[in-house]
Parts: sequence; structure tokens; C-alpha cells
Amino acid sequence: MTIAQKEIEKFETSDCNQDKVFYQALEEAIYSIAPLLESDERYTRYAILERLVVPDRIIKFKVVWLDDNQNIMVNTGYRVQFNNALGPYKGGLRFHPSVNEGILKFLGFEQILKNSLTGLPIGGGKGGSDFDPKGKSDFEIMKFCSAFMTELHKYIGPRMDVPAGDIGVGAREIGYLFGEYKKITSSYEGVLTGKPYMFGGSFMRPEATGYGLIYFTQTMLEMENQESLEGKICIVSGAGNVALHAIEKLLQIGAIPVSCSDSKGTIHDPRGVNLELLKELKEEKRVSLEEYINTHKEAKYIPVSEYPEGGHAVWDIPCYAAFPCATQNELTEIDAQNLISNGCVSVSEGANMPSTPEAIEAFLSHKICFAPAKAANAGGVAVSEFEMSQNAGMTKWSFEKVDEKLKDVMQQICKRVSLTAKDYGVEGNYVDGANIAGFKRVADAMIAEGV
Ligand code: NDP
Ligand code: 2IT
Repeated sequence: MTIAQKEIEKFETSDCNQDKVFYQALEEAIYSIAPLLESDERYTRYAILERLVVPDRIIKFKVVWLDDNQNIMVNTGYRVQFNNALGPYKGGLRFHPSVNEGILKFLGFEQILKNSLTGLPIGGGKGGSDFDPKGKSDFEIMKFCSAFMTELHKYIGPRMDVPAGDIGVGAREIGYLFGEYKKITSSYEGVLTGKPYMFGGSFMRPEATGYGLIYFTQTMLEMENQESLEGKICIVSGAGNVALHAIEKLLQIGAIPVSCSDSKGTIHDPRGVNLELLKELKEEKRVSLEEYINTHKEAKYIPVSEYPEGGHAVWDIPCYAAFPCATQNELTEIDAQNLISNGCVSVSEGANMPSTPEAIEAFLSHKICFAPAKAANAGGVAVSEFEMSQNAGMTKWSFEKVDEKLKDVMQQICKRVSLTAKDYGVEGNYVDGANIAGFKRVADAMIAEGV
């Protein structure tokens, strides 16, 4: 039995297996790091894996708030403080009805390795609530955020745990959360990142994940001797923070992004999507993508109901490069086969774990340039760390400075991942490279810190 199989067997009978997505993230990482465990017995002797897969603590709390009709609403809030070997717990908050402990553990575990890969002093954490922001008024969002922070403020701090945004949590929500934190504590400090610029937010944090994804992909394509993205058809899923800023950067560099999607359907605009309209629909009006075709008759809207067996219209569109930027497991084996047979050369994950294990297997066996989420979408958390630095130093960096530093971080991660893969005999496999490099830095810190 290999060391990976032995480790997997241990977790199969433990609590980890009760959370499907958490186990999925874990299994991938364990298979990747097996050669590292084989080559250095310290990781087994110090029980690093056993210690790493259990969060330091999971905080679960009740959130009670009043809707606009004065109905009393009850939701559940969470913060998973996973590992702080490298720095304060750091990671986003997700507000979505699907949120539960398993999803937050998968996201928190991925976040530990991602934050490690940035080379910056940040640990891993994640949080959120099963609150559904869809259809809520601005006041309802504000009231929910205040109620959520009433409890969360006890557990966070600029040197302890610094949350940010994720699905359903953007600058508006972070603004309300920060306002409440300040009211409760009378303290003006960098306890959250992704804040509006006027009260401590960093330039470029809203753009960082999407821009960073494209910087990573440019570096990867260059290193793998592939043609650049300029003039190429690209497809993007999602229509939120990550997707829209990936599209923005693709347009800036002369690529042709022709799609985006939300939970109801996909837009395919063969001449290139109209970003201004998308921002108006998704950031200002917060309505369905279907409205895009009211003014763009040449574009096609494909509702998810046309795909009753699962799968997603977006992955049927022929492209040079694909960027899944919506949510976990949105790209299945069938989708991967469609992309491959349509000649796709590169897939970069903007969302967290958007490709199923079978889809990843298909990409790797067909030698597609595949950039896994924990490396490719690390630009968001990297700029969050820049925001923490700016707040701690009571200073502001220019847009250009943050952009330069973001580019540098993404290039460094790409090179580190690629080199690590080569060192461990799996050249070109960025999944293994990312897991090994991310794991090693945290594991070495855990050994140095003692038990
Ligand atoms: P947003 O809330 O801004 O956007 C999410 C987008 O994904 C929306 O278009 C949403 O559609 C769609 N979506 C969400 N859930 C589903 C679903 N179950 N099925 C289909 N579509 C869905 O979130 P972000 O853009 O911030 O996050 C997107 C992904 O990127 C997530 O995986 C997140 O964890 C990851 N990420 C985010 C970072 C950040 O800085 N924000 C950093 C790194 C990773 P609809 O509006 O209809 O719900
Ligand atoms: O998944 C992620 O990296 C994020 N949602 C961003 C985390 C952060 O702290 O900026």
C-alpha cells in the first residue's frame, strides 16, 4: 500500500469523509503530496497531515435580524479558523444558502495551501452564513451584516483573524461589517480586507482575483511554450467579482472573452461580451443575465433548464482558453471532454475547486495547461495581505504599485509551482506542484513551531 493510500484510508474512517467537498479537496492534496511524505519522514513523524486537516476551531453562531416587514429571521453564521502557522487566519466570508460546515472546511483547507503559496505571512480560514442575499433590500443586507458582526467581532482582529469577501460578499457587505465592528469596538483597524477605498481599502482589491488569474495564465502559457492570449477566444463562467474582472483584464490585453454565466443561464456573445453592460446588470441592478439580450440581439442566452442532465452551456463554446469563475464542481468530466475536443489549450480556475476530479484527470491526461485554483486565484488574497500591510502602516499605495506587486506575486507563484512539479518528477502538473509547494511551507513552519 502506498503512503497516499494509507493516509487516505485513515481519513476515510474519520469525520473528514462526512463532508463530501472537504474530502474531495483533501484527497487531491494527499495524492499530490505523497512523494514529499515519502522523501522526508519528518512530515509523518510530526503528524503534519493529521494536524493540518483538523481546523484549530470552528465557531458557529446564531444570527437574528429583522427583515423590511419586521419579520424575525434566523440564520447560522460560521468562522472556521483553520491554521495560523504562517500568519493570522485569513480568508473570505461566503453568504449563500448552500453554506454549511463542510463547504467552509473545504474552502478553509484550500485557503491554507493557497495563502502559503503566496509566500506572504497569512494563515488560512473561511467563514460565512446560509443567508441568501438574493432579492434582499439594501437595508436588509445592512441589518444582516450588523447582526452577523455582533457575534463575529469577538473572534477576529488584525493580528488574529482577518476575513474578506467571497460569494455574496463584496465591498458593500464588507463596508457594513466594518461599520458595525467599529461601532462595537470603537477601534479603527484593519480587521477586514476588501473595504471600500475611502476607509482603508486597497486599490485593486476588487480587481485582484480576476486580474491575478490572467497574469498567472499569461506566465503559465509562456512557460509552457504556448501562444499568448492576445486575439484568442476565451470563455469565462460566472458573472460576479472574479468573472467580471477576469473579463476586464482579458479585454485590456486584446483577448476576446465571449461568455459569462450566472446560476440561471449563460450568455454567448461571439463578438466579445460588453463589460459595461454586464457591470450595470450585475453590480448595479443585480438582475439576471437574461436582460443582456434585450439590447444585444446577436448574443444568445441559454437557460440552465436546457441542460437538465447537468453540465453547463458555457463549456460547449469552442475556445483557446477557459476560465471557470463561478463555484465549486461547475465543470464536470463531460464539460472537460467538450473543451478538449473543441481544441481548448488552457484552463485556469478563478473559482475555488470548480473542476471535478474527473475533469482535472481529463485535462492532465490530455496535456492541457491546467492552472489549479489555489495557485491561479491567489491574487485576491495576496492583495488582501497588501491591504493589511497598508492598514498596519497607516499608509496608501498607488494603483500602479499594487498592480506591479500583484503581477510579481502571480509570476512567482507560477514559477514556484512549475519548478516544484519538475523537482518531484511531475513536470507540467501544476496541481501536484501547487499542493506540494503550498503544503511544504506550512508543514515546515508547523515543525519549527513545535507541538
Ligand atoms: P460573486 O458572488 O461575486 O459571484 C458569484 C458568481 O457565481 C455569480 O455569477 C453567481 O450567479 C455564480 N454562482 C454562484 N453559485 C452558483 C451556483 N451554485 N451555480 C451557478 N452559478 C453560481 O462571487 P465571487 O466572484 O467573489 O466568487 C466566485 C468564485 O471565486 C467562488 O468560488 C469564490 O470562492 C472564488 N474566489 C473569490 C475570490 C474573491 O476575491 N472574491 C478570491 C478567490 C476565489 P448568481 O448571481 O446567479 O448567484
Ligand atoms: O478564496 C479566496 O481566496 C477569497 N475569497 C479571498 C480571501 C481574502 O482574504 O481575500
